[in-house]
Amino acid sequence: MSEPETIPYTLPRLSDDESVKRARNLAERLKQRRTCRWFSAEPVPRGIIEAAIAAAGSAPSGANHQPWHFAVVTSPEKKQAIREAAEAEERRFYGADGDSPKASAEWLEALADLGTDADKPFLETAPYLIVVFAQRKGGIDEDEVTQNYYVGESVGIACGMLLTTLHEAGLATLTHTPSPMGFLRDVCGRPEWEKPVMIVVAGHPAADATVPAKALIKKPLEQIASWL
Ligand code: IYR
Repeated sequence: MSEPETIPYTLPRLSDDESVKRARNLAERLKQRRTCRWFSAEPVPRGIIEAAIAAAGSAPSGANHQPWHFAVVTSPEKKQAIREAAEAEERRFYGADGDSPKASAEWLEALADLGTDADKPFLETAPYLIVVFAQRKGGIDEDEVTQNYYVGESVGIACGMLLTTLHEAGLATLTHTPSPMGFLRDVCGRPEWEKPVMIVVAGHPAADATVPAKALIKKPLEQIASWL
């Protein structure tokens, strides 16, 4: 096999102090991010969404196959269709349709402090629903059909970078995962080899938006990290 072509790689070299300061600053800003369930209908510049998707699209991925697609939904009709299908699934999940809930008692108990229920008005109120799809196959070129690798990991990292950029731009976000969510493939006109992963809801928070106090409690560094 011939040697792959390479190009030089450098980064601007920061002083150690500057480096630590920047890391702490970003950590502080990211700690302000909350999962918001109450959105304003106020429009948001499309440029933010484009930049956030470009950031997500720069994520590392298995074999650099970039196994993701971001379907940006703004049409009121499509948003309504997504809300209706998602709420139908959520009613089954929470048992709000009179049948016994699909969710276990333990799961419902775990969600109690978050105050979630089957109503998902944000799916129609928020200006943008970014539906994230994972591509089980497909290479860099659009018509290429190849095996993809570490798809879940790659798409998860891309979603993190999407959320980070939207937050940095001052938008509220929500990761929403109705289950099952195959209907998103139909609404967004995506092929059967793509798997919907989550809806990233983005917009400004409603003027009276609140977040559950419990969600502010984060595990301390000593608990989430070990130094060996
Ligand atoms: N999809 C449901 C339930 C739900 C599940 C988990 I895990 C959450 O962290 C939050 C909600 C809903 O959106 O209500």
